[in-house]
Amino acid sequence: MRRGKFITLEGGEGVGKTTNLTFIKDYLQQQGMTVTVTREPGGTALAEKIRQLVLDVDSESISDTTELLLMFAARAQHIQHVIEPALAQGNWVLCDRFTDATYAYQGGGRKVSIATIALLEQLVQGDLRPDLTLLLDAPIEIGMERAQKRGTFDRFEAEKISFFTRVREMYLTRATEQPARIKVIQAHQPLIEVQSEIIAVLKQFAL
Ligand code: T5A
Repeated sequence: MRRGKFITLEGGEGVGKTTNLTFIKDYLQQQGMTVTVTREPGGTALAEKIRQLVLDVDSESISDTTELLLMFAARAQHIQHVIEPALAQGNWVLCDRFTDATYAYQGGGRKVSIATIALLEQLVQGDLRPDLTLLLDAPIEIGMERAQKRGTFDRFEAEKISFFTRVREMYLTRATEQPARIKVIQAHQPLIEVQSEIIAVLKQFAL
């Protein structure tokens, strides 16, 4: 059985990841792939419980180390129970956020050491890395404005603009460092144009 491909969607708050997830899934299915759609933090029953804990605005103060470990605890569970079995079965896995989010939010946003994140990445993932990452990038105000339309804020969305500026910078730095894997999509554009950029990247990837 040929192993499937692992595609992740990344970006700041409200840039359109969830909106485009279904679009990408539909496109890949039209190309004949069997697609497993999932998300982080989350993706299994236990990992979804961890998601609730880390996103809950009313939770007790969570230290940066606790937050980092919770992200990787959820990820370990997710990889073992969902991602690896799906890839091994030949499915393409489409995941809303993965470890680039940890580099961006915990590394950039919280200023946790990148070396520490890399150590945990190796411990939890071994050789597993996304084959392709679509980084939806938009000015912070645009993403926040879109996210605000939903009305409620989670624990991250309640952060300050300076936090999101560091998150965005870290994402863009990683895209510059890993241009073969991370493709930047200009997400401030009307949806139809965002999606035509996404299709262009996917066509090139599937060649
Ligand atoms: N996190 C996660 C970490 O800190 N570390 C980690 O390791 C991981 C994995 C997860 C939080 O956890 C943090 C990061 C996050 O803060 P989440 O729900 O996955 O939270 O992420 P959010 O960014 O909060 O998800 P959102 O739903 O807010 O954003 P999306 O999915 O990017 O945006 P979406 O698709 O819901 O769109 C928002 C609105 O904009 C509209 C949509 O219709 C929707 O109304 N829209 C557009 N409007 C105009 N033009 C376009 N091009 C549009 N695209 C979308």
